[in-house]
Amino acid sequence: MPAAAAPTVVNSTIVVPKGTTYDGQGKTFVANPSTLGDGSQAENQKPVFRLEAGATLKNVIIGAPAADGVHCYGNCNISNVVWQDVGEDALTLKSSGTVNITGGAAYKAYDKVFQINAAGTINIKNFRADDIGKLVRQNGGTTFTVNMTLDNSNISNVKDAIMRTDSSSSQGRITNTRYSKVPTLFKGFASGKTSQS
Ligand code: DGU
Ligand code: CA
Ligand code: CA
Repeated sequence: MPAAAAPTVVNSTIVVPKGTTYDGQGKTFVANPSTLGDGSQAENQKPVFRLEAGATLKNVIIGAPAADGVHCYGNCNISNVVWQDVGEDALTLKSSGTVNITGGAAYKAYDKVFQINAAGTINIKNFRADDIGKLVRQNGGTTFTVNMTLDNSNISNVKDAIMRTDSSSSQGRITNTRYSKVPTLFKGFASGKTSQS
């Protein structure tokens, strides 16, 4: 068996321009801790990838340290991206849009995996997550509307909840998903705003 390729050390955030696709071809990327961040719970770390509106990131493995993961400015597509050891968080929606996450996985998130800091939609399907605090968290105290969906996934060893919001207008929907050691599916949603089947 050939030796695994050494990870690519990212010294400054890789920008994926508007409407384009970055295909990592299965390579592993790690943050330079002194320029992007050490992947601890300290805020204000930089992302490994920054996706501009309409960009796609695919076939990427993010190793440790993962700093602040991936930032999406508007719509973005994330396909077959694996976070081996989530940093401060795995992905953040920074400005309004729809995030589609298909395939891939996230492991070892001390707190949050997907952080939603702007109104929009996050659709997660065919995903695996293990050993996490929360899968999706709308930024604490915000009242904009976020629609969250999770389909055909496998989620295990969750400390808090799969989806959490403080907004009475946000919605969560979980379908066809297996869980193990998940204390709560939804936290903070208004009544009638969640469904599970
Ligand atoms: O309100 O915005 O944790 O994007 C406080 C801050 C904080 C964010 C968030 C993030 O919630 O920094 O990682
Ligand atoms: Ca944070
Ligand atoms: Ca963050």
